Amino acid sequence: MDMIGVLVFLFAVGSSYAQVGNYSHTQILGAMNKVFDVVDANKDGFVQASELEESWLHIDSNHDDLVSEAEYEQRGAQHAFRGIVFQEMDNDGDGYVGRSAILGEYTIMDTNSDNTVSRNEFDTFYAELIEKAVHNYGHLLG
Ligand SMILES: [Ca+2]
Ligand SMILES: [Ca+2]
Ligand SMILES: [Ca+2]
Repeated sequence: MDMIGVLVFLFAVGSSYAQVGNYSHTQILGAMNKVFDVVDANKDGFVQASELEESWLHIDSNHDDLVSEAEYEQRGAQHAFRGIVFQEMDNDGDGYVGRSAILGEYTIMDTNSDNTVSRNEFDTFYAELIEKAVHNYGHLLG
């Protein structure tokens, strides 16, 4: 990300995500960094669709095309919000997140439709996901 991008991003985060419930912007950024670091396997600063697919295959350790909460807890990025992010992604509350729920997010994350997800696009998406998770399930956090 170039310097202008960083500034624009920090400004956006500063105004929208300064505080979410009892959680600071720093805690949320820390969680996003962990997730991005895991997903961006080739470290080029972008999430390719193939990297999202690889992450999915890694987390779905029994390869049943569903990620259970246990798999997510065990193999997902280890950040403070992961339990409630799982709840947020598990729309129907059956305890599993389907493959399409993750891979379908790629086109949503790619807001400028250039077929790659930049750090900025990823952060916007993930910050919103955490914000929703805290709003809906924050009471489950200790
Ligand atoms: Ca990458
Ligand atoms: Ca599974
Ligand atoms: Ca993009």
